[in-house]
Amino acid sequence: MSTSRRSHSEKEFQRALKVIPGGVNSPARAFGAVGGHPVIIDRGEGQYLYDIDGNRYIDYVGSWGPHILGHRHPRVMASIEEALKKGTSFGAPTLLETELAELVADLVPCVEKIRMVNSGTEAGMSVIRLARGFTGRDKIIKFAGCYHGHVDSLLVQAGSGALTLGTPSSPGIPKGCTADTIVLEYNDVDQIKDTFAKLGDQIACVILEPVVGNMGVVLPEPGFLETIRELCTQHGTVFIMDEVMTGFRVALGGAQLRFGVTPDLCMLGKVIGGGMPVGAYGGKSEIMDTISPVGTVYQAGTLSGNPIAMASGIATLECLRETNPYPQLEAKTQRLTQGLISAATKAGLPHTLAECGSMFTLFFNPEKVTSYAISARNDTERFARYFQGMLDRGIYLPCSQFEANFTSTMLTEEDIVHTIQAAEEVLQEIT
Ligand code: KE4
Repeated sequence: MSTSRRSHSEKEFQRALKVIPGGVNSPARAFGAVGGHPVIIDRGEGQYLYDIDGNRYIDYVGSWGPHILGHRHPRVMASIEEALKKGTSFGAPTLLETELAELVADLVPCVEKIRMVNSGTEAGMSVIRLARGFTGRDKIIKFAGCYHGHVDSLLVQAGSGALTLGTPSSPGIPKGCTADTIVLEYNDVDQIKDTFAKLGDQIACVILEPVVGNMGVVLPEPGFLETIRELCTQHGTVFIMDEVMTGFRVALGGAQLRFGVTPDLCMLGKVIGGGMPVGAYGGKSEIMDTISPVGTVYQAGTLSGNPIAMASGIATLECLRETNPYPQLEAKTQRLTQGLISAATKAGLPHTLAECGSMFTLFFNPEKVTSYAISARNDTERFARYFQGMLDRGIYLPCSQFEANFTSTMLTEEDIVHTIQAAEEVLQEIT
């Protein structure tokens, strides 16, 4: 559809620009890497988004991951409506918080105890402070291209919007905040072994995305996670898996279950809230009991464990546990990705595709993307043309080459056929 079919969005976006920086409440939505203006969404239903011009899109963003069950799942909506009858927030314990915590502890291998917060970023800042407080050490290891939220000490060569914005390390972060942050190359086993050989007993934690979503989807090479697990155990370093994106997505128990490597702590977000604002961090009781009020590492939050958000998360996770949609969802995703690969091959375009469960990225890059250095060579200009062509055909993709696409249980064979046909047309156009 031509941009005139999105004229209402364009007008309303100009209005937003007057009162919101960049017209968005998160730069990842700004279309900065793909040109044009964001589509203003009116509503979501199942696998579809509808914009304020009345256009329908097949949604492969799913609010950047939460909507594995699709928008407005009846069970999730009913649970939210039920909770709303009792009020919205009390700043006091509720049964719903215990129920969600028990559910997560039952599903996620490393979780013995968990603390709810309101975003993945809040989980990231808290889990770093906890690891440093528990070990008494300051140094942390992260990996280039991994994004753990806009945490001062972690916003160094971060992925996601930071990559797209081309400002890997944001202004406004004092040098002291990142002086103890060691940035290594994802999947480089020798480098992490060398780093531990030199600094092992000074390292508070290693934090990573067990399957990266924020440089596009990048899988751990065989042995990478296992090596980090061994080194952390050997040196008394806390192993943290950031499962904000992979949690309840690549398996019901997350990447730690799928790959059989159990961290000491993990971060959770997105699916855990079913679209409502929930972040969390959890793991071994011995470490989690260092957090206030039991221990002395401080962390707090007015709306943490908000009952409406808890109700949404409980319904989402219970539905996933009872229906186990993962095998079928994975098969659907593979049906789609095979179609995209054959479309790109037919068009003679250099490409690779990485997928895990129901998340994937079609890279405009002839190389298999295993690290940030390789992802940085993606043809982002060609991606921008692909994005716009798909948008015009009613396909809503993440607006950056450095993001993951997500499928939902609501996706149909008809949607998949439509998406592949659109890709065949667009990829021919952009050769
Ligand atoms: P939030 O603070 O956005 O809830 O979570 C931060 C975060 C932490 N860890 C991982 C692995 C993440 O993917 C994220 C957030 N992901 C981005 C998109 N890749 C959210 C979109 C946005 O920033 O608007």
